[in-house]
Amino acid sequence: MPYKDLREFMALLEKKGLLTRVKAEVDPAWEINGVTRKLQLAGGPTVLFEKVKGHKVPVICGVIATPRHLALALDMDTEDERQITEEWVKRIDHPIPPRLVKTGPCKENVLTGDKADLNAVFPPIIWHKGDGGPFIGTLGLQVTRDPETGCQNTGIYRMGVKTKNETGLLITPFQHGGQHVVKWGRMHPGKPMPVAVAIGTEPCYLLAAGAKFHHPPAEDAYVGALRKEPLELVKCETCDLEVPATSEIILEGEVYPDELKPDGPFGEYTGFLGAAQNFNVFHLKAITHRNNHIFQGTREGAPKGKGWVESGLIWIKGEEYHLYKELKKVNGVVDVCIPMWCSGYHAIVSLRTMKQGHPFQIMQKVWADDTVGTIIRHIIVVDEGVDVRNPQEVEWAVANLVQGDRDIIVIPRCPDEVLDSSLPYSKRYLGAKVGIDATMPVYDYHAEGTEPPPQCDDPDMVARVETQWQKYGIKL
Ligand SMILES: Cc1cc2nc3c(=O)[nH]c(=O)nc-3n(C[C@H](O)[C@H](O)[C@H](O)COP(=O)(O)O)c2cc1C
Ligand SMILES: [Mn+2]
Repeated sequence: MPYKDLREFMALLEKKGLLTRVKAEVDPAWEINGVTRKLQLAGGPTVLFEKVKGHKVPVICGVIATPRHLALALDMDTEDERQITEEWVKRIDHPIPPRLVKTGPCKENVLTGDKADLNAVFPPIIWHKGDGGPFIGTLGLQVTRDPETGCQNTGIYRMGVKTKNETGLLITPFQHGGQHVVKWGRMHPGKPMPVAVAIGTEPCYLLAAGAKFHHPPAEDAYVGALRKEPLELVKCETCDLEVPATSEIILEGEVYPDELKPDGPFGEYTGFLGAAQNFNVFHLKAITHRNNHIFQGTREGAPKGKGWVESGLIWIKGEEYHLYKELKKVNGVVDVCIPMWCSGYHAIVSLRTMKQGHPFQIMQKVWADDTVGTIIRHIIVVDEGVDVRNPQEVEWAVANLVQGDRDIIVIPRCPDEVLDSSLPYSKRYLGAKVGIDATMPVYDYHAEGTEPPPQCDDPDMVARVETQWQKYGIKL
């Protein structure tokens, strides 16, 4: 890998003209929100706010702003999303265990007791007007340990700051980290579970934290797979969790499974400003950080248009990689997309249909998946040849091939995630799944003794025009 930590990756982005420094002072109460929102709509670049009003720590946003950034994080030179998906899936077939080292840059400063104060590392950023307060994790990467198997997990669960040493933590049972909380509560009632939070890591760790994997091994070993070299970890000061040695900031703390407090409102990744709901609480015990540490965050929110989709690239594409890997094992599946602008709620699968009912079987496999099956509510299955990454083609298939009474399946009362705005707050966690079979009803045509109408484009004609294109003198 051409970089070993966030700083080296930032230098690489800067060299490629993909990172901008803002030298003017910005107010964390509204200005980081305003500037990152504009960059979100315009599609980049990564931005380093060097001077944040009232604080010494610079803030970096948009490290994974575009597919190009994501490719660079994987040391690839492409913007082709399918190529990135395929490379990811190939690499994670070969996990490489992490290497535990004695110490690392993240231990340059150790703050315990009274000194463990969030104000030391975090400028109080209000990411959206209407948020209930500053949120330190948008990009806090939470490390927990499965109390049954001992395997670590890393996920990204947001943290709203309540006091200098207490934050909320949106860690629900549909995520691995939340499952650890549930197990811990059953195995050690009344006792707190250790949680560590890494902020500002090299980007493969960030991507792995947002993505879905089967465990064991831990995300740590999948980071090794993505980097093709072992990730270096150090032990925490106050617990046995292991965190990336080159992280800018580490927060160490604990969570009581039964302790819930109102958290929010917050401008959710769905694009809606969600009301406060009861979530877990993180109690800070220690902070370690590098010298001249940098704070990393992101402005969540639905990408409108074709702009920045940082949180979508980090976790929605991570869901896609998992689903792609699982579905490619199924006979007939050609391609899979989870569009970044649909909150992870839609999946589109293209299929070479092998039998009657095949599209519905694919849908059931998706919903039965223990990791992505909760968040994906809507599945559209299209024929091979329809580009799942092109919304225009998908919409064409739905418009032309769907009969509402034949091709739509609805399954009520399935596990659903807590930020689903289609449900009022009291009804969340259980929702309906909808499957749309937008493939050509080949078997219905055959049953009446006819063939489905072919598409108008004759492949021979297309190829002939292609080979002699020069002749027409048209510049495209
Ligand atoms: C910026 C950002 C914020 C996120 N916030 C949350 C959150 O608050 N709660 C949550 O359950 N998932 C959140 N996610 C999604 C999870 O991190 C993601 O689904 C990940 O796969 C969870 O890890 P796990 O599969 O190991 O549980 C967020 C992702 C990103 C990129
Ligand atoms: Mn996990």
